[in-house]
Amino acid sequence: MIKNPYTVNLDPESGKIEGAKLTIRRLSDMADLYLEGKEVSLSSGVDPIIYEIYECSHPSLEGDMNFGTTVMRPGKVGKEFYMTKGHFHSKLHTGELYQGLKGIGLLLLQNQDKEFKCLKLSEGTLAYIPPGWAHRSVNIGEGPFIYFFIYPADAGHDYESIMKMGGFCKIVVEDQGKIKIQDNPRFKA
Ligand code: S6P
Ligand code: ZN
Repeated sequence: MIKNPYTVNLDPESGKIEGAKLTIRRLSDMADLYLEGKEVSLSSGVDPIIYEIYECSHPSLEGDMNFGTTVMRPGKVGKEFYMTKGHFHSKLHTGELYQGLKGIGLLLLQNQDKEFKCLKLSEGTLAYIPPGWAHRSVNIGEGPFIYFFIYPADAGHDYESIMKMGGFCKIVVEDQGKIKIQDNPRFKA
């Protein structure tokens, strides 16, 4: 397919991209990933939006790129800060680039050898995610955390491996008013 170059407008305040496909992820889409996800979701009777993804996607062809923004709401499920589902790319040899646009967040990274890294993102930070590293974002601020992403269009998303492992090896919680990165008790090494 022949495609033409184009521009789109990104509003850095709201993170919205004109004409982009919007995906909304609520607690019910990922309750299993939080330690207290099921209890909180059942007892509160509400199903909050955790984050929204505005994506300009293209055919999954080698050489093409997808890009967009993720707009994370502030909040916690139990003690855990709002986070994304997290994924490996199905084509493991594909990387990704994030740029912080607003707010403050942590990028959790883990590879197949279970090595773990945590990077802090705020406005203007660029984070390079090398091939082979699963990635999950966490909003540790009091307002929205917004970032831009760009990755190969044929990368694909493997959420299954993260679910099977019980998430990442670390979780990000608030403990006595402090942000702490702790071992995830549900992680299956
Ligand atoms: C895609 C890229 C982001 C995430 C988004 C939400 O490769 O990493 O667009 O999709 O930040 O995360 P998740 O884990 O729900 O796809
Ligand atoms: Zn990705």
